[in-house]
Amino acid sequence: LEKSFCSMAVIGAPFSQGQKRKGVEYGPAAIREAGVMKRLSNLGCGLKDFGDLSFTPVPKEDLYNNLIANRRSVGLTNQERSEVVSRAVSGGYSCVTVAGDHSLAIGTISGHARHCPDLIWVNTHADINAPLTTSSGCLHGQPVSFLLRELQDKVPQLPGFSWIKPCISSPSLVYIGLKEMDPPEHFILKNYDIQYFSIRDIDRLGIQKVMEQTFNLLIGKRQRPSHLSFDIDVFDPTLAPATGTPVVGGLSMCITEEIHNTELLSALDLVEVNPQLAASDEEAKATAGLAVDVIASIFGTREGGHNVYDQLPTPS
Ligand code: 6HN
Repeated sequence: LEKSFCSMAVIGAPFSQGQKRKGVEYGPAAIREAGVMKRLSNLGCGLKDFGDLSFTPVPKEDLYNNLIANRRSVGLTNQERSEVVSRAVSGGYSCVTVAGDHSLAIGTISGHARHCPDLIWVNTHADINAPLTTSSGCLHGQPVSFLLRELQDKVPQLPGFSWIKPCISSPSLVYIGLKEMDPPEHFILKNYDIQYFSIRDIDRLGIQKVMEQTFNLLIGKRQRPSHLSFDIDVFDPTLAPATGTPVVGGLSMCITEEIHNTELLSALDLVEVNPQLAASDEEAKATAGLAVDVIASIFGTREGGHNVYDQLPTPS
């Protein structure tokens, strides 16, 4: 067994209030149905299933700035799930959170934070709008803004968010796969020296070069854990149609092997699988199946798991 991945915790986070489309709360169930536990156990890892977390309901909330909905609910949910992730990582587990919308990354990254991870954000979107720059009002487009230390003088205190301690600095953050940025997000990435590779950069340079540069930037000579926040919409919508904000163009699966090879990943979020947005059952299953492929090949390899096969049968 490879030491770093041999104990894994799986946490389901069927949460959808960071955005407006119904159905993303069924993402964890779809990923479970597509066989995530079996695929992980085939890798030979010890597995602990934390089940699907339930959420403390927050009574009807008013809008912040006439725009942002569910802030107490998103804040409280993330606080609760940060505790679970923190417990899992402290217990020596590599932690996989299947969600749910991407606002959940506030909690998973905060929970992982005491281990000082680097953050790799693989996504179509930068999700770094601040509450004062968002035009959609959706908190799943904003999680990174609450976590990035350098941005805190631009982020107002929202009810339900006071527990958050910004824990990522811009040199510890790399984006991979961006296809679409809002103008304020582009401003933030440029002005705060945040490294990113768009889909176009990946097409031009190749994923191997991009990952080499990513790990040179992040790791250099340091060996410290990384947190991967992976939105299924980074794939082309022909491969992952069941998601809320699809954009044409897509990443290759090779990224998972490059990340696997570093052996530094200690937590992964897999988010934004929305089975209800599929045009058919096949589309829903294909998207959930791809999510399982991503998870399994990040912690294993596409060529096979960690179980050693060392003898071929001989015909008698
Ligand atoms: N996601 N930039 C847009 C927004 O609403 O702020 C889109 C965000 C999409 C977020 O898919 O997790």
